[in-house]
Amino acid sequence: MANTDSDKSREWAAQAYAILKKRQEEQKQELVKKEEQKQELVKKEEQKQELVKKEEQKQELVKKEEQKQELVKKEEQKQTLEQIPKTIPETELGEFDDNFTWSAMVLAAQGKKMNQISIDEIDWLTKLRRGLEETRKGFVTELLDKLGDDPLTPESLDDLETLLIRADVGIASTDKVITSLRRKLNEEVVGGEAGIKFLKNELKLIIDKPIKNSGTDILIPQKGKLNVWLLVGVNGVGKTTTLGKLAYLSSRSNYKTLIAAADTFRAAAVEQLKIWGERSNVDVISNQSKNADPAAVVFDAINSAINRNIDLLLVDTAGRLQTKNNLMDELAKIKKIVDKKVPDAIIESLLVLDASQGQNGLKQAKSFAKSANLTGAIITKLDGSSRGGVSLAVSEEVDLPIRFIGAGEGIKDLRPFNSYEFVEAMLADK
Ligand SMILES: Nc1nc2c(ncn2[C@@H]2O[C@H](COP(=O)(O)OP(=O)(O)O)[C@@H](O)[C@H]2O)c(=O)[nH]1
Ligand SMILES: [Mg+2]
Repeated sequence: MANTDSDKSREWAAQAYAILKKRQEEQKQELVKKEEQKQELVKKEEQKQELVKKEEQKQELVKKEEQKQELVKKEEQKQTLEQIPKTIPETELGEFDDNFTWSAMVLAAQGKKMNQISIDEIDWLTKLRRGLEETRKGFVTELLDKLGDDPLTPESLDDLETLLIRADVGIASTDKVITSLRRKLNEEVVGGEAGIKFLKNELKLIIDKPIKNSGTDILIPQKGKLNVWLLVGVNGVGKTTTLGKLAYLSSRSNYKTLIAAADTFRAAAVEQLKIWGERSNVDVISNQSKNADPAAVVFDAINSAINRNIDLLLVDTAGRLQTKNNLMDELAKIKKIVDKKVPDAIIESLLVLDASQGQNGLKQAKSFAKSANLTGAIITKLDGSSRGGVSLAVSEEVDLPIRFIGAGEGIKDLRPFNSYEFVEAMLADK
């Protein structure tokens, strides 16, 4: 019995041992498995870190590439800036040709004496007439050739109407002048030349109206006061270029002139201005730190202007139509500074418009005029635009006096606006 009992307990023990052994084996395997899993995790973590590192290296490369491109861009900017010649060449007298004759006649018609005419004036008128070639498209010549000695007909009025609309003169002004001409035609026989003359006069009346209303025929700085002219408008219309040309005109006319580089948005704008300033011997007040407050630049400039007894302070601003409120706030801030420091300063807010933008420019003018307290407009890029007529739309529909017009990228390619010369150039024969 005892034997059997001990056999049984041995067997029991063996079974228990086997169970324990198995359990231990299982536990060991479990541990091995866990260890393996752990190592797997470690490996994955390492791989992940490797990836992060690679990503970082990639970003580093991208950054370096960006820095390189930034350098290339700066070099390009430098090169374009260097292209603005530092000295101003004398204008050369061109050929005695059709352009000269036309320009001289336009000057004579305004009462200029022969010995009062300058090469610069002839050169400017020639540029203006050439610039508006695209706008008039040889229309007047064609019309007069077609008519010969015959009087104007209702059909030729329709053609005239189409020409004016295409030139972006705008519906309102076109209607006005064509209706007047139609009325005249109903009353009397009107020859081609006389019809064109009448039309030119009607167009001139439209442009002259806001100028007459302003009480100032030609905008010039008032002596004995600080005049502050703010140039506003969307990007690329030619504010900075126009300001450079204005600085030249002003200093050449012996006004003590100063420039405030308040377009702190574009770093290159300051450099661009400095070159323009150098060429006409006009100092530029700027603040080179990134995102400087434009109002702070104006503040500094006003102080300098007071100390130096400046006649005209020209202020370049950043063009941002998208954030119009910012721009308006900025302008208000600038005006407040001027009012506070120099209460009797004369502030002009001049909207710069690119003629080649046609009706789009007109829209800009309307939207700016609502909120920016504009006092005048400057039309640029009349050279090679087919939409020079937008000047009329600005006068009629936005009621702004046009103060200057630009027709080229050179320093002399800006002149005080003269409605007679403009309309003559826009509807020139040939
Ligand atoms: N053809 C032509 N180009 C002009 C005239 N005025 C400005 N520009 C050009 O228009 C571009 C933008 O001018 P910019 O003064 O920098 O414009 P901003 O952004 O309003 O300051 C430049 O390439 C100028 O040279 C102009 O009367 N005629
Ligand atoms: Mg600019």
